[in-house]
Amino acid sequence: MKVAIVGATGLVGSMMLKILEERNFPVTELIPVASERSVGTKVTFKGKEYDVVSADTAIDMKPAVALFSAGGGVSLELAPKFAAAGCRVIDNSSAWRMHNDIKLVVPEVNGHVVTKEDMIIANPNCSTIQMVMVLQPLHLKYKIKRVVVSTYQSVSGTGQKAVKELMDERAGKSGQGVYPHHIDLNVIPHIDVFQENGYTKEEMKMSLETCKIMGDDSIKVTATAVRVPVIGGHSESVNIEFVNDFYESDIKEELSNVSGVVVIDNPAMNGYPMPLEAEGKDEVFVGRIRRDYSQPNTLNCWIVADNLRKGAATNAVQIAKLLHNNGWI
Ligand code: 11C
Repeated sequence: MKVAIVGATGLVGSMMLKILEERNFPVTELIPVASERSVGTKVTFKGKEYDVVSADTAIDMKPAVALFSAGGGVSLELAPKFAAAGCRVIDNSSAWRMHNDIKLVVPEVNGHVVTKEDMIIANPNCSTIQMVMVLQPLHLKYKIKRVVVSTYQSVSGTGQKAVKELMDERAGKSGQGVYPHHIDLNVIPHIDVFQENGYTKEEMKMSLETCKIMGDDSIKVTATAVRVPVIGGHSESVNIEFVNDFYESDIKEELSNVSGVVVIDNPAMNGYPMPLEAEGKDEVFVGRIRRDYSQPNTLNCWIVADNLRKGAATNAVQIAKLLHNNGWI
């Protein structure tokens, strides 16, 4: 199968290549695509070098599927062009996520909504993906009323330049101003742009995308998104109020049985999920599972995942696999 990666030289694009390779996705020809300034450079996939090409060249090569991670503007412009050429697009940007006729997919949660007709499929925001992996099985059993989440998001969510910024600051060099404030030895309660309602766009993505993926607009989500000086792995403190009551032990057992979710919850042994351990893994890790003693039917937990993997590239490759398994690509 001919597979295009649009944004192949970025952090998520490189991770997409790695995961296609790790999962032995049936790629017969890789088509790496990047901006004009990267055209002519090379990308290595399964020990073979491929030339980075322009979008127009890629479309002429008729890929069966294109994984996009090149920003919203590029996706808005190029995804319809690839789709018009018969190529399925899996888009990691926020450009198409809330369009009524575009599916927003986490395969374990709502893979069933994808049909043969879907030419553009949206990959959700990283902090949303890891949260819905835990919320959905609990919603099916106990029905969620409201979620209060605070995130602790690593700098790789911003991209390569932010990882460099953190390391430069740590080495005592002045940064390039990727963030409005110093990030090393600091936390910044500001991810993406502020909206009129006082939330940031990242926070509103967590509210809106969660309802769309879980197919239930009655779920209330309020988020505070925070950048922390961690390189890889987003963490989230999540408070979940249910309609129905639960036993903590049942919740732990139920989450242990969810494909793609790993429970690490052993306070006596200092066992809980952390980004240093989640980095490089495809699962979503959950721990600190405990009843909220301050009100009925409410649970606290702590969710961590590698934002470049399950939060982006792994989820996109899983969607491609879903299309392939159905014989649509
Ligand atoms: C961050 N969550 O950590 C963002 C990155 O809408 O796909 C991903 C932004 C998006 O900064």
